[in-house]
Amino acid sequence: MVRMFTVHEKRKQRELGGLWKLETLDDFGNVTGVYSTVIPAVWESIHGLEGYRGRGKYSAKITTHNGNVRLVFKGISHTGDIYFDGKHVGHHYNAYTPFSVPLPDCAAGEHLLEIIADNRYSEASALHFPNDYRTYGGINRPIVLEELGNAYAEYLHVKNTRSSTGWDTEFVAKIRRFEDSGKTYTATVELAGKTVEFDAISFEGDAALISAKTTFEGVDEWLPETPNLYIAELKLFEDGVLLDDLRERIGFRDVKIDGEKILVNGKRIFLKGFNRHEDYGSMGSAVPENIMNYDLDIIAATGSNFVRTSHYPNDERFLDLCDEKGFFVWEEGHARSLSETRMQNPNFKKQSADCLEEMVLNHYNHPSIIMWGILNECASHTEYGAECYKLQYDQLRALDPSRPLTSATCRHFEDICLDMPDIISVNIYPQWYLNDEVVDYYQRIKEYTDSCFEGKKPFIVSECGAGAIYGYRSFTNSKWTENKQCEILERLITDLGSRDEISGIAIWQYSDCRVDEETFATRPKTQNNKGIVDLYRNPKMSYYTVQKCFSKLKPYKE
Ligand code: ADA
Repeated sequence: MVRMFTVHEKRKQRELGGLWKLETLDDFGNVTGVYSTVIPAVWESIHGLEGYRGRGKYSAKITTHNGNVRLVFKGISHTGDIYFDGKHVGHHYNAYTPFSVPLPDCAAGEHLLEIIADNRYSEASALHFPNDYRTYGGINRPIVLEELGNAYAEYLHVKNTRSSTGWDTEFVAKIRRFEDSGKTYTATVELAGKTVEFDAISFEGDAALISAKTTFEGVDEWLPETPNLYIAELKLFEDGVLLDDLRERIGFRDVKIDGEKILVNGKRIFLKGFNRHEDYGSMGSAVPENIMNYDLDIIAATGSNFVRTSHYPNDERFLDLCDEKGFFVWEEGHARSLSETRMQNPNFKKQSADCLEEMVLNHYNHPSIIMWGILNECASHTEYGAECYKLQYDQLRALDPSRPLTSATCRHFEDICLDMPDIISVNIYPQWYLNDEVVDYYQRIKEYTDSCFEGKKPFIVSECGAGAIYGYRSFTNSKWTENKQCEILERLITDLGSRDEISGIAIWQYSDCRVDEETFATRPKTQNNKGIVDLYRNPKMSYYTVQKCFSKLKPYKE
């Protein structure tokens, strides 16, 4: 399944599955091995390719109707080149954002679809490089084939703002066409029993941006304990006849910042939860749906209400589940620990901007996402770094002024970007990397961050934690034991959770994840072992500790 609800009733679409041929390629394009695989699946889950880094060519025969087609790729890791009947039709960089390839005027019948995925590291890839999580290779998320008429809805964004009587709602949609057919196009949107007409559709080139506004009263709001969802359904008409549709699932909720408070629907929230990587056992980043659901059930059972998608945009199905099950989400652009030198990579700005745009355009409607994050632990302490931070904040504010922005910093006493975000977020590891007492260290950081801007801003501890090897317990209570991890987590949650001025704590991390050997050879088992469950979701003792500590913390503050 591609989403957790039906996105089109009119538009004909199907997910591409079945068995595909995969050929591994050397740097000159010679075939070095032949495999068969289902999709989505990373090639590390194919026997013989468990540690493969390189290029792979996927091929399959697909059938289309006679007319316009669009292929939607939810994720190719990390670079994808698409060939249709031998012709190069698309290129995309970044494993964690979707893209589409229009194929006008296809002949009815069978066609050859080939996808070359590449997960090699080089200067061409500014965001994927050897890191403290693994960049897997291949088709890591679903592929959808759509059969289209001359025009279709590319996106529909719904923004809800609370008013004194109910909700002010704004709809913005983008319509695309294949050719100037001389026909007239109109669109409506249906939501909560109302049908609203969009402005007239006037194309500039092949695209038209349209909008509409209305108000709602008596609708049920979205909050984690009452995650009420509605379908907003756009209908596109050609000369008065229904041509295309797009259904989006939305919630009535807004997010406001008031001094140090984060208000959702006017309530001051307290976030307690986890950082989570998309990584599961031998499946890597192609996490199966039932595991996404399982993860959220485990996270909920610890008393959490919050997930940070460290450090990249997540699979839409996971976000759908967060909407439905009632979690707050911090969704993050793709970046982890880029030094200034890495930020000076000639591809960095463009690849980052593409990633942020694809994240916001595709994930705009998720009520669970209450903030966007950028540039985890990057060079926020240098002039050039600050220029990059500003670019990204400006871009996000233009794309979506409705959500607050943040960035997790580790430049604790030298960050020069803290006047830019709406929410201050710090990653801290007292008792693990540092011997400092939790409260002492926190207070010193808070004093520094407060001195970096006028007035008050909400403050989140976006990472804190300790490592433990699953099953390793010892009377010595030494590092890497499960008992030591429990001791540190209990201290962190208790000391930080009791402070009224803190708006959230996210444990690093939910589950252990694989890391790249190239730079993190010092990590036992080549994993980041700070999970409260292991890579296969077996609970460490800390699962119970976090459950005990989180259950004492209320999800709302006065
Ligand atoms: C950082 C980083 C994480 C992870 C963590 C750790 O804060 O943001 O991705 O690497 O440290 O485990 O050290």
